[in-house]
Amino acid sequence: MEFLPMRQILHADFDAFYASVEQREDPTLLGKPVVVGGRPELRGVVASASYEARGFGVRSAMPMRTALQRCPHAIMVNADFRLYNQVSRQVMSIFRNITSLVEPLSLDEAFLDVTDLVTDEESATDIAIKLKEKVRAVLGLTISVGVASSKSVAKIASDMDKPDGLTVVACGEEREFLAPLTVEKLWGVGPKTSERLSQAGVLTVGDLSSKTNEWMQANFGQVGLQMKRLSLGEDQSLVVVSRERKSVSAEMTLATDSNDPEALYDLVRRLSDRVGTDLEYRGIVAKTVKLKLRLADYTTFTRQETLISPVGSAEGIAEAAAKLLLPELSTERFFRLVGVGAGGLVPSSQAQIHMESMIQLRLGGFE
Ligand code: TTP
Ligand code: CA
Repeated sequence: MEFLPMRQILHADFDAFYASVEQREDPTLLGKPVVVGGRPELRGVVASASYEARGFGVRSAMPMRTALQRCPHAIMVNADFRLYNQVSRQVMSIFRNITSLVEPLSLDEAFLDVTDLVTDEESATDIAIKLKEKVRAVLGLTISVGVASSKSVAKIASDMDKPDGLTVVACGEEREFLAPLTVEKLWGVGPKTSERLSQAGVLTVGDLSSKTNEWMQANFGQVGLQMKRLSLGEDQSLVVVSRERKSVSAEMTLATDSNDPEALYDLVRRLSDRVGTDLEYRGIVAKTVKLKLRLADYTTFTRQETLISPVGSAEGIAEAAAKLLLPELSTERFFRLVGVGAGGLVPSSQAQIHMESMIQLRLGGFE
């Protein structure tokens, strides 16, 4: 097997995400048991519980009714997904200011590969401390961070010392770190697998790591071999930057069909603003800019330009889109809808200069 050079991975995760955001929004909730979730009379469950509420045995996914039995003075708050989404985008943008190698796992957690940032003066731990401080200063929220040589160990580490934790697993100490933990801590080991393992006397990750490959394969197949590797702290999976959308676009139908260049340029600018802001949030740049146009008779077509150098800002997108619009304008042509899109997305740091520029006319589909 080929081995990658030693890597330095951070796993960052908000503490009591929804509940902490609510405490930040309403400081009278600070220091109090807060539960975010559905109403008990509607069979609601707890989505997130503040650490004060956890002191009373309240947990995520618990029926709200049970939570209120355990902690009758808990303060119940309805979820505000728009707000959590916004905070999520903000934290991902803080992460991406540190490195473009960010893999979000959910709204409130991400892996960062900081291997290339580590120097003699600044260790991965220093970077993790800086990250925690930045999140606290900018967002007024705490994250817990795990630092390790692989994703799976970093993820387990971030959970060890919550809230506001920082757990560093030095290279070479992965096995010792994992050994005393229960098998459910390993990625992919759910209640069913852990039950089967415990019947065979395997309770801890250490127990698992001492089983032979043959035994693991005979009892759990390929997954068994993977579990064994993880139990030894062996995980070469890469931080995957963007498994998200391949393009970003925004479009709008005009209130009335228009041939007015000013109104059309204005719309292109507003749409470019939305697309550009999205790119900036995500720390990516676009190699192509597309303009989608629909005429009054519903004929729809797109123009696209592959740029000499990729753009990542609203202005850059608008400039390219406006250039595409110019040759389409005529007094006889009334437009019904305009769309602006960005494709060929790459992380800002990996942007390559393209030596050719081309304009293509494509009929139909718009990503
Ligand atoms: P988690 O990271 O699992 O939980 P948490 O951030 O509330 O607490 P901590 O990490 O400190 O243990 O999930 C992140 C958010 O996802 C959580 O705030 C609410 C939401 N969520 C649900 O809506 N339902 C659930 O069952 C879980 C587990 C989380
Ligand atoms: Ca969390």
